[in-house]
Amino acid sequence: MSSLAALGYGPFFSSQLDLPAEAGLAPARVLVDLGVRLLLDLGGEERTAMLPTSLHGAAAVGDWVLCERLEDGAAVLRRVLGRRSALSRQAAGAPTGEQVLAANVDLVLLVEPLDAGPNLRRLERMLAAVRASGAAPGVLLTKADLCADPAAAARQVAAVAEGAAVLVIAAKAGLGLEAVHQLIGPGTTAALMGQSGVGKSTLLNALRGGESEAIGALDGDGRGRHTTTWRRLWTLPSGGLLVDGPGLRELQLWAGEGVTAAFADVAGLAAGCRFNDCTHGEEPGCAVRRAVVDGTLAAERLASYLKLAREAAALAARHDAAARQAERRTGRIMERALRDLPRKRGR
Ligand SMILES: Nc1nc2c(ncn2[C@@H]2O[C@H](COP(=O)(O)OP(=O)(O)OP(=O)(O)O)[C@@H](O)[C@H]2O)c(=O)[nH]1
Ligand SMILES: [Mg+2]
Ligand SMILES: [Zn+2]
Repeated sequence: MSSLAALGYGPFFSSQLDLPAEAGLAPARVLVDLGVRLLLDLGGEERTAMLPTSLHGAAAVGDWVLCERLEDGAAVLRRVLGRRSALSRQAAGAPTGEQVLAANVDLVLLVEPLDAGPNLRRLERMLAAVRASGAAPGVLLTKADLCADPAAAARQVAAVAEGAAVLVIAAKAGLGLEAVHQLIGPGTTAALMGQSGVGKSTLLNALRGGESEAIGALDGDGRGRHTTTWRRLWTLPSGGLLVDGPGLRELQLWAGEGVTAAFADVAGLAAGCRFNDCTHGEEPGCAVRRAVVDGTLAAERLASYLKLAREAAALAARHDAAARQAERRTGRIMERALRDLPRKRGR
């Protein structure tokens, strides 16, 4: 495998090059986004690259970019190539701002610790966000050494994570690592996502066989202290690529389509509702509520679905409002330009 292919480069990206104009530019993958600079891997060679102001904020960890190599050895970013997938969340403070956490990720590994028992509602929310990203989901249940019955926990999780691989790990003791290597595979990009203190960096270090990242201490209440500060793409000895970063307090949904995909069981039941726009609230002939009464669908899972579906709808409405406002603004500029036109011509 070429050194670029080992980083995940392939026809999807190389076909985007505008040849011959861009033939002299070097493809590179973003390892770390340092704001005004990027740490890049140009295929076995790490280098920091400067960002022209027009490209500030344009690239995220995992992006494929084209850069120009200057004679003094420096690199300058020229273009960010189109993404195959992006894991995004709502930027804090901005109601409709998208923040890309990682780009071109094949597999998002949701990390949930077993010391306090898996939080199924939190997982459902994260799974919906992953489904919207274009990446496949997986669940890593960490700190299995602190759990009396990890197999039972894994079964509970598998029931809400249909179609996702669920692995049990005790990284400190080195248990379950081989399955993670196999799940990621050579040339595949995976990203660890989970709250602070769940053991993401401990797992990364165990997979890499060293002390790549600092490991945090836990607060008295068992919560993490945000030990990892920069999100970074790492290579694994097995040939996989893995993103580790600061813990996420919560993954706010960015795109709503993920909710239906993450709740295929609810969507399947809804096909049997009397009204095809049934909200599974007070309507007669609701097959979803009937399933809760029958015991085939957990009441907590329906509550979780309804909450996320409402959130996704509110977000979609905000996006629409922002789009309409932008349209009105363009309309006003056009109107003004048209009004000014005859006057200018008359002069
Ligand atoms: N018992 C046990 N403890 C673990 C295991 N994995 C991690 N820990 C402990 O959990 C704490 C937090 O681990 P980190 O790996 O720093 O957690 P993190 O998810 O990277 O946290 P942030 O970087 O803050 O997002 C440390 O005290 C680890 O020693 C495990 O498999 N078993
Ligand atoms: Mg960490
Ligand atoms: Zn219904």
